[in-house]
Amino acid sequence: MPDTSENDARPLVGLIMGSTSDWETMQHAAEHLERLEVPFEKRVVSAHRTPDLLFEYCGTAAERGLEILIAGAGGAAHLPGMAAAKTHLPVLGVPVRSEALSGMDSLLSIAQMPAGVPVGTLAIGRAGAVNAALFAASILALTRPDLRARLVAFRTAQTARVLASEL
Ligand code: RP5
Repeated sequence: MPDTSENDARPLVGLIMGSTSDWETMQHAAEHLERLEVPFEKRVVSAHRTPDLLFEYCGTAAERGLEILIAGAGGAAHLPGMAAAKTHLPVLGVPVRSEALSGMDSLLSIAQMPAGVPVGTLAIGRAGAVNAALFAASILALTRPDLRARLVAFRTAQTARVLASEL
């Protein structure tokens, strides 16, 4: 069983994306993982251009100690679904906004998984990337009180900001 101690910095989340061009969106996930002090690793893994790497990375993710994968991709966005096909870990999919179809292609490619191989699909673009990080933190916080406290503080500060906002 994976060690759930909070004082070790080994990556718990694998943040993967289909291309360096996805980083503009996926950096928002990285930023929020960092803010919540969730250890993660990040890597470009393409379902189409590096399929062998996808198999190796996702097939060994659990044994390497990762507990969640966040996968972002755009267009024919097969990375999250194929990641889910290769691991039993929770996979959170972020549809990257595409130029041709504004991310609707990415969204549908990620959301329409067949029964039996789930991907938790987030919103298109930045909101999805941010929420993937927060969702991952929520899952990890179930067994990590320190992380739970940081997550609750984040939410409380967010609420306070909105209540204090002026137009
Ligand atoms: C997908 O194709 C990637 O996830 C990216 O969103 C899209 C375009 O990739 P590039 O041509 O910019 O590398 O596989």
